[in-house]
Amino acid sequence: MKKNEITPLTDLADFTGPIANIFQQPTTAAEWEQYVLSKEQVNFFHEYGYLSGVKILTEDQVDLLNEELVKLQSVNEEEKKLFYHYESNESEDPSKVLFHAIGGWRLTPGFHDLIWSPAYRMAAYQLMGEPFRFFHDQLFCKPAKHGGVVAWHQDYSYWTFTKPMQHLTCWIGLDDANKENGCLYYVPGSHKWGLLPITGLAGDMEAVRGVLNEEQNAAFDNKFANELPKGYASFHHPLMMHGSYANYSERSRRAVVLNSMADGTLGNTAGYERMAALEHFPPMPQDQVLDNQFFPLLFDDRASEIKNLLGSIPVLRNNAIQNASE
Ligand SMILES: O=C(O)CCC(=O)C(=O)O
Ligand SMILES: [Fe+2]
Repeated sequence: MKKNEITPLTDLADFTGPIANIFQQPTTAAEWEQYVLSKEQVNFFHEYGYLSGVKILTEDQVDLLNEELVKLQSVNEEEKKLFYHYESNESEDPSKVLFHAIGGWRLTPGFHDLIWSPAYRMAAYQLMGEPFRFFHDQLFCKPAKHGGVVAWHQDYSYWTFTKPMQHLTCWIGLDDANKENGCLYYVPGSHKWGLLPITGLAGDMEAVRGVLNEEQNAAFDNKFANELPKGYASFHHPLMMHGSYANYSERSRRAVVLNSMADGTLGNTAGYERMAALEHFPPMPQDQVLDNQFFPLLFDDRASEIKNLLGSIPVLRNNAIQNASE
């Protein structure tokens, strides 16, 4: 046995705050101010269900995460056990590849500390309107030339093992993303369609069309190509219809996704139909508040240094996310 195979693994989930100096943390209201979204941005999210073009990472931070990503894509069996989900190739099309993994934050300092990125935390607070916790991260990587699709879907259709719906997704590019290499697409306003059934994530791009009415299907004519330089993010509502096409280009299209939920979100696993998919997730017992080390509190609006600032910045009203369809 090689030496590194017997070294006990460190589970970075044991650290409920940043462990390296990768993301400088603001200590005053003035330092937080640079990350505040405008009223127009917050209103745009409320109306259309997404907000694009928020800078989260510097070039150096992107490079660091991409170095760590190489390691995460070649983990040994022991390391793999820390992931909640790990598919080197989740694509249902044998001619394509889609790397999809959940839980990378437990393995490397960059992905661990990313969840405390102040730009992420401030924007997410404004769009959720209340203190929130980390739910989980995700990696979606499409190699050049034969990168697979992520079929049209709503995130909350996969998350009904938690309740109520008070979640938020942040998609962060680790490569420049455009139509050629399989950028994400949104259907603006689709967050008002209500919850739809699961129709598959990595097979038929258009499978969801079969459960939509005529008007909803027509809305795809206005789909928005979420082209972004690396290091930039888009946020989307848990009922937002989104997906991404294949990558036939000469460049990879890698991304890390942060999923958060309002503080107080409960487990809802009793009777959940897809329990096998949760085998490696932290336990989420029915009606129990998800507040342990696996769900760290990322933003507390009672923190003294920002309390005053928070009274003067645009924030979506509590429950705006739940009530978008009303
Ligand atoms: O990266 C992709 O293509 C899919 C991302 C996604 O489904 C998400 O951010 O929720
Ligand atoms: Fe998604």
